[in-house]
Amino acid sequence: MLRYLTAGESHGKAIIAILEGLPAGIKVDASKINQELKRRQSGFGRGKRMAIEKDTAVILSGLKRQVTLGSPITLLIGNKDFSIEKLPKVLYPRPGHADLAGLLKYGLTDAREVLERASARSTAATVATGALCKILLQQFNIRIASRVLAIGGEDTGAGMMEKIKEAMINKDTVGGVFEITACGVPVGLGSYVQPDRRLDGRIAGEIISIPGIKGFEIGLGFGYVENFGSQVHDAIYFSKSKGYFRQTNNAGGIEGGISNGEDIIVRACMKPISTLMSPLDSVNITNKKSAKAAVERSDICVVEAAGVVAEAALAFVLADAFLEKFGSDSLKDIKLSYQNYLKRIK
Ligand code: EPS
Repeated sequence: MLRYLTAGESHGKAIIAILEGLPAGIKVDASKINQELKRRQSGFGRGKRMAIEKDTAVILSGLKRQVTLGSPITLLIGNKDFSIEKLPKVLYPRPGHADLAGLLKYGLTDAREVLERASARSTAATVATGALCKILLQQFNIRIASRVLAIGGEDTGAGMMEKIKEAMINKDTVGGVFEITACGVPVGLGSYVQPDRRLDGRIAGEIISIPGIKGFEIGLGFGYVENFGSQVHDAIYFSKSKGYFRQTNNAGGIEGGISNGEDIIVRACMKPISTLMSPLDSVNITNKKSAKAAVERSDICVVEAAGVVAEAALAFVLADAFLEKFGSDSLKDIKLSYQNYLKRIK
């Protein structure tokens, strides 16, 4: 139903996204997109690039008088730091980054040509398209939020700040865990009929594709294995006012690859950023001699920003699954179809 492509290098002219499949008739408040872009740029531990850029999206197509036409929406986020032609070569690949694997794969001789596109700067495009998906979902009272659960193993606010400061002092980086929740999701998004239609698989695929994400779980996740089945499955109840309901949500809102009407709760972990100011061992790709890895301007901790990107990823999957279930051309038709469905399952 919904698909998107992004383009752009970290220090190229701009980052671009094209989102296709959003229905006609949605009023788009561009300030909402820019608010999300600003959230992505924030958080303690962000690097100097964030002081340069003030990410804002210019909408180039798909809207007339701020209302969607059903045609592809093109978003452009200009880079203030447009310096790709002037930047020095990177000859010492950074462990953890795409540098070495990318060089070998594409037959390049300068890791700069890899890192410009592999950079997490492309997530600005993900967030801008996610903001459009959120605007659609809000029409149906579906809301998505994220929060940081831990940084470097610390789970209190003060502990997390200390970890980031410690990394900063030691010229190091630090990762962490974040959680994303979607409230108001109706029962019935996704399906068990084919593996590629399962909602959990689709969410996992989008979130694990965010640069730096190394782990993912839904609901109780890895916690399931510490308990017996009788302790973890969410018993089913019914009341006239609520309809079917649960008293627990260990499933994280998904059973059999389908949303079950409870909040969708997913967690992911982000590894520490790969660019280290005190670099690890690497190899000079020209003469193959041992050397320290390249040092680039970078961030110390971006777990909070990764949560914002993951919100966008979740918004994209839910919007896609929603349009698949309720129609995809006109917002009016989708609203009618949704109301009919709610009546039927009551
Ligand atoms: C990023 C922009 C980048 C990095 C970061 C994410 O800007 P620059 O490379 O000019 O400092 O701050 O990307 C990485 C750390 C990475 O490893 O790719 C952004 O806009 O989010």
